[in-house]
Amino acid sequence: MSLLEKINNLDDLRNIPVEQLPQLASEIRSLIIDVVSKNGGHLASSLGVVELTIALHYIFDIRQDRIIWDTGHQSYAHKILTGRRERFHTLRQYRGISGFTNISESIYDVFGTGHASTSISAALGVSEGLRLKGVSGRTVAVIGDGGMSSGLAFEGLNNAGHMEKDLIVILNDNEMSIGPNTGALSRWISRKFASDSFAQTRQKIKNLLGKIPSFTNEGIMLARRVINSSKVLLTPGILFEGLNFQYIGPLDGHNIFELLEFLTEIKKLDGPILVHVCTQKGKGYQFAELNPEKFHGISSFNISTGDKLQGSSASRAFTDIFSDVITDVASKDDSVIAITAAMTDGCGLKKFRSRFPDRFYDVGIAEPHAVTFAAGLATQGLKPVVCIYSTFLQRAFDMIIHDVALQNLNVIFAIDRAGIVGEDGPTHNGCFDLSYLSLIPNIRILAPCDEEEMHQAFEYAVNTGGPVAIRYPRAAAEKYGINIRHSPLETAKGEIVYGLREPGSDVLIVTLGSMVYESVRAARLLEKNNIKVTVFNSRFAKPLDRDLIAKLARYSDNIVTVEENTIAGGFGSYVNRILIEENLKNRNILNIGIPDAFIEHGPRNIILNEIGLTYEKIAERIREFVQETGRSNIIDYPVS
Ligand SMILES: Cc1ncc(C[n+]2csc(CCOP(=O)(O)OP(=O)(O)O)c2C)c(N)n1
Repeated sequence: MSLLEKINNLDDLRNIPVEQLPQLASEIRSLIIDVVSKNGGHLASSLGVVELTIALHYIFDIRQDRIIWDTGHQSYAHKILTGRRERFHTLRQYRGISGFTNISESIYDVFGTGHASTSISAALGVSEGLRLKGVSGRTVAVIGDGGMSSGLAFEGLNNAGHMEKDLIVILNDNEMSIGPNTGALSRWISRKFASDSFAQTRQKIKNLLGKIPSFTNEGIMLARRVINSSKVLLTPGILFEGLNFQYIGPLDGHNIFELLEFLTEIKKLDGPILVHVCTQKGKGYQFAELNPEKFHGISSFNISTGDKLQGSSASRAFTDIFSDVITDVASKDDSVIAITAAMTDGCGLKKFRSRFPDRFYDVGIAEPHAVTFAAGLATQGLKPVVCIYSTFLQRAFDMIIHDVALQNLNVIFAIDRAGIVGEDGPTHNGCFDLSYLSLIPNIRILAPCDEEEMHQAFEYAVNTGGPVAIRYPRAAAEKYGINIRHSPLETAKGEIVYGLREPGSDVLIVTLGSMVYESVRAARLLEKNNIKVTVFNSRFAKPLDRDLIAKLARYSDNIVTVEENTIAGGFGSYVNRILIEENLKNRNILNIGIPDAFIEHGPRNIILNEIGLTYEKIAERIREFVQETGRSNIIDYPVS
């Protein structure tokens, strides 16, 4: 029986003799590698904290103490040790366990995560909550050096240092965000790794101290100065001590005995404490150690070669198209700048970075800063493109309104992962951007549906003033053999992509982006039911082609909007408003979109099917709708 199989409750772990813990670490690693190779997931980060996780669970008792993992992508060992070992093979699968900590999955997941840098604030709240309730227990936040680059982490540190309450923050320093970490803080922290000069300086200080005459005032003063400056020289601790944290470290995060020894003592200390633990991303799997960026978040792969298993689509992903498009527009216009908040690869910016290193900025996990930084650049006549995932742009809502839109600055938002992302689930779904952007004045929002429209949208954005947002999904730009020839892109102009050029169909579908081709496919199916459909590609989510939509709506009994965004306040709501304003409220209106709920994780195609955003489901829904409204003459035809 393996050691891991012996752990069925929290006490079982502590019954394993300390000297066997390295063996346990190795078993946990094997399980993580095995499952992630099949299901995909955040491999390198999770492998890096196996010893730290064991040590934390060995020393702290989470029936009483609380451990809060930042981002939660590194929590696989924690899940395995807290009652989810047997279900771990369902990681990230539909109805399986989540890839992040999730309070509805386990009572030992104290705080739900997915977005970075929340742990210190959350842990401070938890710790204070326990104190106010009179409940004892220690609270520990584990945050990476990437997570520490966010303003939110600083806000937490600042407040915790001020409050002087008990809180243990573990800085898991692997010098990596997804790619190499950027920022002055990261550079400062990694000074410890200049090991030669570290050793030399330490020796110099020792020598110097040896020369100080003891028992004299001058000697004491000099010794103090040397000790203080040695802290600056030797560790990054001075920064955290300045924030009123007691700094301990750096510790070797793969030496479980050292971790146990220190954590035992740290548990007894009061006040805010920062423990600096150094780990290696990808530890224990050679391919991940050599290429931690590739194995940060990976789809299924072959364990013995480290090669990714091929995906099924032959079409190019929108992210890859964007990669070409931004490089192309930047080659024609040297005022185009690319900005990312720690997502260079995810946003398809590696090519841009190597072509235009002087016009590329990775600002760290700092989305609000990215947007306001872009606004500053735009005031100087540059054309910054904030390349960001829909879900992470949520963090910068006020900056979009106050710093960009209010000043009508030409900032371009390239919004990737708009819609359902799949296995990363509700924390990462980009369900809300059409809603939260379309309420902002001045902004124009585009949702290209294919490669040609992607080019048109970005050409448009860099050649027009004011803020422009362009959203596209985590998907391949599939055309399914449908030939849509786009008209030139003009502000607030949509196009009919299927059906009658003249108004007069049973159903008018008004759609955009990832739902254009699905809607055309649905229309083809509906035609087999003798339902005549016109599909209108709105191209813009804002401003809308009011005249043409109203004209088409006047001659269609049934108006259906289809979008890959929440139906709450989304594109459909905007179309509804126009219909009301144009005195067309007597039409039958159906809004199809993402339900007003948090959508679970699982493969994108399964989730889209579940929520009714595949062409078959769209056709089925419309068919029922038309039947209910009784305005059309339907012959029975099975939708398959
Ligand atoms: C707000 C936010 N922005 C971006 C991301 C994407 N992201 C996930 S993990 C990660 C890097 C985290 O680095 P670090 O905290 O050092 O943890 P490590 O993976 O190195 O262990 C990033 C940028 C995110 N989850 N949340």
